[in-house]
Amino acid sequence: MGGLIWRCGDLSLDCGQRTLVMGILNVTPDSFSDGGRYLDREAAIAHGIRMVDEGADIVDVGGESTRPGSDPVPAEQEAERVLPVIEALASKVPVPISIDTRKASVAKAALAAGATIVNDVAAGADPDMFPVVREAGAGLVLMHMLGDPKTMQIEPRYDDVVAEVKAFLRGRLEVAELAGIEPDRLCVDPGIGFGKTLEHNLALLHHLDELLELGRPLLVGPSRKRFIGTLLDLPETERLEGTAGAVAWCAAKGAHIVRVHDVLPIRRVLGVVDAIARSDAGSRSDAGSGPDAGPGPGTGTSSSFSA
Ligand code: HH2
Repeated sequence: MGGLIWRCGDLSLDCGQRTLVMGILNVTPDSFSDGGRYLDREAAIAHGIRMVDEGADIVDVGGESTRPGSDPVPAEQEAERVLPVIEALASKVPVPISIDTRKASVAKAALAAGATIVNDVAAGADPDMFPVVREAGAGLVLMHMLGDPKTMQIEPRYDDVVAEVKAFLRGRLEVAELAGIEPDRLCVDPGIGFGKTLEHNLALLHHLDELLELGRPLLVGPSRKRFIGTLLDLPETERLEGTAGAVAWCAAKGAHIVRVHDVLPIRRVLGVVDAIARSDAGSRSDAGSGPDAGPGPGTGTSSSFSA
């Protein structure tokens, strides 16, 4: 799993000790599972603080829904939603804040307001995105999406979804590095639900470990998504257990970061999964490895980053 460091501004996130949690803060009226809940500025700030109290290692602030079929939001409106929230959170929480945006202008303003990570679901499609990230020394998430949110779920097709997503991410890593972004500032994400059928999502999750070969921190965002609803025939409001199952799988497969809405229960799930994943199965006579021996290395709420 290990030892990977993800540099984001002046902070270094240690991705090798335990699975990190990116808490979702959607400052939108229309996000698929929590649209409208945190459009109010004070409610958004309070929720961000609550997620950090619950153990979030990163708070991901977004002002544009990218759910299937959604229309883009003008940059000014997106910035207006997220900037005051980022500014307030940056002075109130000790963890890095990421801006979930496809627009370089929004990313630039968010980085100036205190964010240190850009979570770009379009993987740098905006030609100004890589220069903005490089100049700020920010961390960057490169996510795979087939097409754009408006049309991505209309008959997505791949010959080999795992190979194609991996090749795409490798290509974007190369372009980002050519643009001058240091490799240890880059993180990759297969983009669960972004231009993928149920089968595509399941194949990507099943073969998640193949993406570790890219050599960068691996982020996965299964939270409350449609594939869970399809498998369990449940609405967004009842997908916590399904999300927990997906997160447990991702962590066991070596994902470094999971992007979730429900921070507290997912941190509890990961406390157990990480302990099992990191236990030394080879030393079965080890006196301290019994069921009452307490948490293994890195399973507590210890800080995951250093300045
Ligand atoms: N998923 C969503 C948004 N941003 N970013 C990354 N890196 N990975 C993801 O899987 C991902 C993402 C969609 O989820 P959500 O933010 O809850 O919904 P909406 O786009 O409707 O706001």
